[in-house]
Amino acid sequence: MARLAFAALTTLAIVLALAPASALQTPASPNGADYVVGFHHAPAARWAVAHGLAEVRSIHGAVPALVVHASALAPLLAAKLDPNVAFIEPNQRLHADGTGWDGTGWDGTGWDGTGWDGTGWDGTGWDGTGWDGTGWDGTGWDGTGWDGTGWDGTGWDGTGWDATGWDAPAPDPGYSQQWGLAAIHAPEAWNVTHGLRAVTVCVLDTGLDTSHPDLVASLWTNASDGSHGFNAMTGTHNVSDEVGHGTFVAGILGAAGGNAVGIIGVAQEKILPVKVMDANGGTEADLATGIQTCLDNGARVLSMSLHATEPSALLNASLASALSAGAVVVAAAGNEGTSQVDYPASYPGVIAVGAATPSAELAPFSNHGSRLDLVAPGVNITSTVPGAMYARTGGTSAAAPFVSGTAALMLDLNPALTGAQVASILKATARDLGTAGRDDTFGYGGLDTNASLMGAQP
Ligand SMILES: [Ca+2]
Repeated sequence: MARLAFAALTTLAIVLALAPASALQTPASPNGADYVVGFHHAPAARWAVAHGLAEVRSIHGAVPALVVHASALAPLLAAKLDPNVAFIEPNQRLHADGTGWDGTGWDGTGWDGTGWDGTGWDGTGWDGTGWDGTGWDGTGWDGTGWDGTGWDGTGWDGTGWDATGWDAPAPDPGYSQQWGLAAIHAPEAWNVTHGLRAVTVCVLDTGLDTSHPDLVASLWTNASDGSHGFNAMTGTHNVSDEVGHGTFVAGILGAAGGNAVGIIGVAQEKILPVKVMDANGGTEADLATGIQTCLDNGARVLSMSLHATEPSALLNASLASALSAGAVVVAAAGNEGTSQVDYPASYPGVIAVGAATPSAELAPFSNHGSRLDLVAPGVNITSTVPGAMYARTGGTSAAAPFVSGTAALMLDLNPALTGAQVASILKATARDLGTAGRDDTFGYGGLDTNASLMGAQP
């Protein structure tokens, strides 16, 4: 059910660069299909036309590449013989990794952030026995609301915060709905830093509602024109989020805390929304362009709650470029419930995040397996949605931004850390779950934001 809105799309399971010519398939439709052609060096002008192909657009990415439209296979086979061509592959589709994103699965639509009453909990998944079994004893959560006794009473007094909005009698009203923050020990981490809006985190997704009252303070702003993001599909600054998925992911990561509105994000940093999907999904060319755009604008964390159908030469180059630039790259493991982590989460060096329940079990829908790195809260997650609203849903899409936000806090505390060091600390400081040591159900374990921040100290 997770990706119905995105699933009924063409996927051509061939990678021309890897397949022998005899194994090539014909384009899927009589009208042809779009392919990505990657080059060793920038191609000559009108390269596509000269090869009997229609140029759709060039890709601003890690390698010179074009999107071309082929109405027959023969020109592609001929083009492959050009020694400047590095690979030809289908311009495959992207899919978002939330559950319920077909427009019918929202739990709690209509919440405007003022009427939190705690009745939305089901009261069954909250047995308090999970996570580390000690700090997570459930006594602070009585099902009727947050009683405040779980706080340490010192770090939460405004001195570590903005000194105005954070010492209010009650924290942001939606906090009582955010079980995941206590699970990852975010409040303890916030005693050290809640983020100083020093780190740019790129959210590669369906866009973002830039007028959402709980996100406006957290947005990256383009110094040259005041815009707040990029649309990698259209080459514009329009990041309007008709799906809601990107707005939801961004709120988990970085909704404004201490503003007495709605919820609290893991990190108070700068969110750079880069739109790579719309209601019809996106393509690998959009994602490659988006990744490059993140790097061009100084993002140190890239958060991807999405997946492609299969590995891609174009995206491999993009991901390698991001990692070598020192970025922390985080991706959702995927929601097929299989032992195969989706791509690009499965790419080496990318932090693959699965979804856990409040009782620290792997969510049934969460992918897992040998490439899983961490799990984070991914069930009954409350966050922002377009129109100044909030909703609750889940998915590995929801889990990944908990990790992205934690990475941002680590880099805020210690900007000298490399992306690889951040990834290493995140894994080393995770709370072991399941079989002792790393396992294929939980990876290195449950995200522990506080422990990761301790490990990141200069
Ligand atoms: Ca808030």
